[in-house]
Amino acid sequence: MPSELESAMESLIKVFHKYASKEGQKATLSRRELRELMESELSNFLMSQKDPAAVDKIMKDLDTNGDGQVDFEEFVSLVVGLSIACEQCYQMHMKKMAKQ
Ligand SMILES: [Ca+2]
Repeated sequence: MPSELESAMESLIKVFHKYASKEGQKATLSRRELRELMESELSNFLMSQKDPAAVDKIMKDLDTNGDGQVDFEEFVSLVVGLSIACEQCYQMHMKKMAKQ
């Protein structure tokens, strides 16, 4: 039985490949695949994705090697960035709860 963290890592890999394999190169996300992934899998965390320019901006930020595709390593940096932001919210929430 995989642990909670191991399951989370497996989910990351599965979600990435579910979208990456849709079209073109099978092991990287195109702009359209990235948009689909963000809309379906990150809709609660990325409210601003209704702005079509937001996907372009995120794509540009993620595509560190500049090949117009987001590979797994580049994708993970998005997840890490979002996780850090969420963890800060979580800490603030816990502090608020402690005061009550
Ligand atoms: Ca890339």
